[in-house]
Amino acid sequence: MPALCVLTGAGISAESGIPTFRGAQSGLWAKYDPTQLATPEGFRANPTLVWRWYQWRRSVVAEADPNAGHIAIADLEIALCERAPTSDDAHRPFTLITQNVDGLHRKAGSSDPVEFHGNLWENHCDACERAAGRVALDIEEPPACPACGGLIRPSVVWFGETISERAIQRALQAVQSCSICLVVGTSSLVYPAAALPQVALEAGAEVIEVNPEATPLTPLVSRSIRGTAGEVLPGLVAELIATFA
Ligand code: BJW
Ligand code: ZN
Repeated sequence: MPALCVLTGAGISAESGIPTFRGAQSGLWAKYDPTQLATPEGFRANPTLVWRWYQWRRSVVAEADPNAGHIAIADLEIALCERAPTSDDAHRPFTLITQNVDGLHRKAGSSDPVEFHGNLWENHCDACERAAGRVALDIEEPPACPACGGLIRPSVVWFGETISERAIQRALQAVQSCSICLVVGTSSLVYPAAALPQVALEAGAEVIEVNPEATPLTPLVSRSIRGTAGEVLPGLVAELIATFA
């Protein structure tokens, strides 16, 4: 059974009301400085500022629901995994890799997405890295770690930080072994995530991009569909399910 891999970025959550990063007017990086808010150095310089920004992001995401794009991807997993059930990573017919930290794919029913840039809801100690679980939304200062007294931070991947070894391994396995790689709602500017579709292309996969705008990936892909995730994915997923039947 041929395998299918999906890579998503912030664009897939745009129709759920979650701002993207690089949108010209409403993108987060148009209003906020990523060096202050999305680097370990920024957190150490002003932990309260960074903590409160992430608490605000969490409050936005808490109100959001998955849209037709998230739901179509969850449906695709169900259809493919029903046809070729396996618990073995190397033979999975479907892998979802998301750069998003918002958890909306899980909320839509995707079973085990590779969360390449971490998870907005989880926390860990900045000093000893011990997991700290979830923290209530009304906590306005970063809590102290009960083990070492260091400051608790969100478990997301900031610029200059490495992707977890497990996420890299699962993502590489998927892009190297898929026959179709669907890339949805990412500007394809942030590495190493942006290299994943290129690995799929080099391994011989068909790469399909869904994005209302052109990206650096567009000239390289097999098929480029200009439209939003919510508009395009329900029909495209029905087509892919029929192809894989
Ligand atoms: C729609 C839509 C709709 C709109 N439907 N689509 C050169 C080569 C390689 C690496 C580097 C390099 N120079 C610098 C680096 C390092 C850096 C990097 O890539 N920088 C680039 C910006 C140049 N990378 C890193 O630091 C990474 N780590 C690393 O490399 O480790 C190794 C290392 C360590 C130490 C020293 C040296 C090397 C880590 C990157 C971490 C990124 N973190 C963030 C924040 C996460 C936490 C949080 O959420 O706050 O991740 S930044 C932000 O960008 C977030 C996203 O996951 C990521 C990607 O953004 P995404 O998803 O593509 O969103 P947008 O907004 O950019 O695009 C949205 C798209 O949607 C657009 O195309 C729209 O058109 C489209 N769209 N509506 C469908 N309805
Ligand atoms: Zn600690």
